Amino acid sequence: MGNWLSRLGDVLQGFTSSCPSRILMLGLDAAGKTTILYKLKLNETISTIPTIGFNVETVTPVKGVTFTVWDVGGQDKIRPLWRHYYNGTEGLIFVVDSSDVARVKEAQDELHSILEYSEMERIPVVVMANKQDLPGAISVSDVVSKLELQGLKNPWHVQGTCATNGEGIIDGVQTMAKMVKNFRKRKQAY
Ligand code: G3D
Ligand code: MG
Repeated sequence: MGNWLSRLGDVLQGFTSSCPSRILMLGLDAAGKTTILYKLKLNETISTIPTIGFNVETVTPVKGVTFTVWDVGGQDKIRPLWRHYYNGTEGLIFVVDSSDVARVKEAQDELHSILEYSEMERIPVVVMANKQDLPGAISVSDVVSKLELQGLKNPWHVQGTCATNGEGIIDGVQTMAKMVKNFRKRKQAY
């Protein structure tokens, strides 16, 4: 546990080299987002802000790094509200339930429609292929093809995870931190 926290602390510091960082974590309901958020919180408590039509959860595990989470899927009426949160985001962690084959197509649709917003252009994407522990979970390479990641303009990476025991989560967040750094460099170059 102590080892986990110190490793996580080090990885999170990687985001804050120059400026505050806002990371969104999205995915269908039951994908495992809240479970992952609890693993990331260090000593923070998670605050839940009930907004019209959707609950937004946030943690700020270290100064300057915020993870913001909500469920996507359905809810067409409230979609325009999400844009407010897209603005200023530096990274997207998209969580998929790898064992829920019936809903992978819905997850794919959601991911692609999120990335169509101009605010999300070029934003690095880490897909957490979660619930790898469950029988019938599709592999990381199947997640790549079923989410049609090869067609994306955004830089992306897929990390296999098991949120309930924490496996893969720090690695996924570490990759995100590296990708955010590259994103900042590229942004300066525009
Ligand atoms: P959400 O916030 O994306 O809606 P949750 O999803 O974090 O609430 O998780 C939904 C359910 O999936 C929870 O079970 C949670 O324990 C379980 N879960 C999350 N990640 C994993 C995982 O990697 N493996 C397994 N086996 N289960 C996982 P409950 O029973 O509380 O609904
Ligand atoms: Mg949740």
